[in-house]
Amino acid sequence: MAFVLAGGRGSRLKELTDLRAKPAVYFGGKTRIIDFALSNALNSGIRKMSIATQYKAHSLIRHCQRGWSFFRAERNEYLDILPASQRVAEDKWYIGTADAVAQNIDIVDSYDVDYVLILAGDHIYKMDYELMIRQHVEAKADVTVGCLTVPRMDARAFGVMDVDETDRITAFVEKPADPPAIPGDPDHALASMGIYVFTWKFLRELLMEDEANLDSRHDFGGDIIPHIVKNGKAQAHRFTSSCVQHPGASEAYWRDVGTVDAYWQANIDLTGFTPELDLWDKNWPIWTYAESVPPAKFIHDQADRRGQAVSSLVAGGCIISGTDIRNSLLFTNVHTNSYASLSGVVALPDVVVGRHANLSRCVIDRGVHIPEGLTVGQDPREDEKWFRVSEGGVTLITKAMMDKWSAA
Ligand code: ADQ
Ligand code: ADP
Repeated sequence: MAFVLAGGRGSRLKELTDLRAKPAVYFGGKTRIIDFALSNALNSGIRKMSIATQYKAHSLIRHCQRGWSFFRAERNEYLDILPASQRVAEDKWYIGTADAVAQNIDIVDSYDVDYVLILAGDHIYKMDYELMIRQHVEAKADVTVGCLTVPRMDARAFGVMDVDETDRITAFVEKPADPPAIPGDPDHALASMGIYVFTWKFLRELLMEDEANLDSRHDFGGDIIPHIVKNGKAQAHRFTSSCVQHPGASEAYWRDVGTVDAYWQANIDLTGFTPELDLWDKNWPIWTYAESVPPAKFIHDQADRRGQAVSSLVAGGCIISGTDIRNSLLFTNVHTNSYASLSGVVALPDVVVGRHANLSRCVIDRGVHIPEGLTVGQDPREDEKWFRVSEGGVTLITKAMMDKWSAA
């Protein structure tokens, strides 16, 4: 079974996660971030899944209920949504990631499975988990940790490991300030993807011990994995391009999209000529809930201005009227009006762009109405007065910010 951890806020996404958890954030024109982990599991042949939710879970739960409710108990398939519901004790929410599993031990037991795949619901990648599970079984490991090579200084945000020649993990440090390099490759480190295969009996016992340990933060990366590395058998599973389903990619595509800049970039990358993340691959579809809407429509306005989008992704339900759109990604039901121009814009569902608006390098949250004539992305100092401008110069606009702008 797959146990998907989807309770974290993802606070570096700033106001994008004010009202929804990071796994529920929209990505790629149609899907939400969690759809990638769930689709990978489904495409890998997994038909039993649990999703642990906590922070602002309404949007996430509704999405999963609408889009992922096709599992059938009579075929021994399950999808359980497990909100932190104080099942163990009245004063206990999910403290850490390991605690989110520990509080649901009885539910995992009821699935009667030998192996549990723990996934994070907040990364963008395509991965065949069957290869990792197979490796875990063949190596008779206690845990197998998915990992990839990252630039050494980026590894400060991850769990970092050392491995021997058989890829057995010999050391594991969570978010080190000075990450240890891969021997012979001083510029890179081996980072944990935060995904694990466990033999359930083993994990079950360990979680019970960990729950009783008052010094533990009950976190996989901080407590459980380092403990197994010291006392048991932990193997690394390398996520390489051979595991992914898009031919021609030079390295495995995996993105954390944890910051506004990374989020904007990964979305805009899709508008490129041959994006590294292939969403068109029929062998590895990304499933989602999609509203039933008419096709996107492009119209000449009455002044005969052409509504057009080039090098862009435009989802269903959009109406592009007399607007010039470049290198942008428009989610479902975005309406844009005459004389407006968009470049490098990520517009979430239900955004309306008024006439003469001039927008570049920005992320516009769901349902924002951009007023007539607003210019964004030309003068960061002006933008900063009302909106959030990221380190990389991307402007984030939410409804609350727009309301303040309108009131002023
Ligand atoms: P982090 O990036 O810090 O490190 P973490 O905050 O633990 O990840 O979140 C992991 C997943 O669990 C996310 O999907 C999040 O939504 C979810 N989550 C967080 N707190 C939760 C809670 N209380 N209840 C339920 N779900 C929760 C981890 C590992 C590192 C690894 C990186 C890779 O600890 O070793 O390198 O992931 O991104
Ligand atoms: P969806 O409604 O499709 O799930 P989002 O991912 O944009 O879309 O979710 C926004 C979340 O914020 C939803 O859970 C919604 O109920 C909630 N929400 C919207 N407006 C408010 C508000 N003013 N106060 C509190 N929650 C809100």
